[in-house]
Parts: sequence; structure tokens; C-alpha cells
Amino acid sequence: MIARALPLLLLLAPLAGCGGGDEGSTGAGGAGGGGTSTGAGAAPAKIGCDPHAPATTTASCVLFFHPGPGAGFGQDRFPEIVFGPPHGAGKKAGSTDVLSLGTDGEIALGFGAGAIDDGEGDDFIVFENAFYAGGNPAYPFQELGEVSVSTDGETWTAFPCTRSPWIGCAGRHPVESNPKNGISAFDPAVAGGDAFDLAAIGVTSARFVRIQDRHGTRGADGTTGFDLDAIAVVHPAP
Ligand SMILES: [Ca+2]
Ligand SMILES: [Ca+2]
Repeated sequence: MIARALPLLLLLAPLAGCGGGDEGSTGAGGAGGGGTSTGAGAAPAKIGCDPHAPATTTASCVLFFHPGPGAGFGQDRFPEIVFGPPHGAGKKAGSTDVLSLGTDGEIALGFGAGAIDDGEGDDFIVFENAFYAGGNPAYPFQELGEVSVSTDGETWTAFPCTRSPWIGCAGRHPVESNPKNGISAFDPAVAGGDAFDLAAIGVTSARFVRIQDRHGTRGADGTTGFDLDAIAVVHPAP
């Protein structure tokens, strides 16, 4: 969601709090997370990831991007808009430094030669632009996505993302970290966003993170679906 859509979103937010916003279509990729879906929106934008590029602790390359219907926002600043640290706006507002995936859209990002290792607790954080209407957690505005990881960019292991209630998805929590406020993007205790522990899915290391919109048709046209701000690696491979 973006600033110009706020009045509409605030009207919709109470519905989201009681489950009224959960009627979107199911993900084209299925629940297993295997394979890649193809969005029906704009043409795929393939960037590629160089395994010899410098290792980074925020996303620095795009393996693929398949926007779904209703995408568009952020593409004029793509791919840089999903690189680097998040630009959180706190509990009451969503960042506009985001790329909208569209309905069932998907994107996969890498970290140059870098990788995510399974360390103590959470290993990486995905930042969307969820917020709470009026700052009240009882009225969240969320556009959720399923997160998967891969070592080769072809075989994926998903963190199961279920609805009713929503569990295990990215895009649930507001983002606090912003380059202007000094809040670390790499500390799950303060950064906001949604943190994931590789141990939860039996993975010890990953080079790529994929996000697939799972929320169907939420959001105004152009900003439909999961809005990705950034990904931060808490436990980078040595
Ligand atoms: Ca871990
Ligand atoms: Ca961003």
C-alpha cells in the first residue's frame, strides 16, 4: 500500500482484522513451494546473480521477477528498490520504497557470493510494508507472501504460509528499521518485519530467497499483492 491509497486502505483495514480480506485466489505455485509460477502481468524481468560478485548482507541481485496482475508500483526504480536496507515507516504507515508483486507474483533475490547460514535463532528478515490502522495491532493491513529458500536457484524449500489464521508468512509485521532512524535492519528484536529461522525447515544454508504473493487481489491496481521493501541477512555465511 502506498500513501495515495491510504484513505481506501484505512476503510478496508477493519475488514482485514476480522478475516474479511482473505478471499483472494490461491497461489499459482501450490502450497509445496516447488517450481515457479508465471505471473500474467508485465513481461518477466531477469537480472541474474553473479556468484563471484561481492557478498552482501542485504539483497544485491534478482534471480527472477514474475509480476502478477495489478503489479507496477516500484518498477520504475527496479531492481534497486528491493536492494539495500528497509525504509520502514513504523507501525502506522507503510514504506513506499517497495516493489509490488501483483496477484500471485513472485521474486527471487540473492546476495552476490554471500549466503545465509543457520545460526542461533532467526537467520534473515523479510520487510514488506504492513502497518496497523491507527497504530492498533487489532487492525492490521497486510499483504502476505510465502517465503522459500534455495542453494541453486532451482530447488526451493518453503516456510509453509497458511491462511485462517495466517501463520508462517512474510508481510505480517510493520517495519521499524530505516536508514534515517538508526534502528538496525539485522536485529530481529528491533527491526520489525518478519524473521525466519532456517532450522525450522531443516535447511543449513541458502543463497537465494523467493517470495510469492499469497494474498490474492488485495491492494489498489498497481500496488496489488505483496510489496517487498528489502531482505536482511542476520547470519551471513563466513
Ligand atoms: Ca537459525
Ligand atoms: Ca526498499
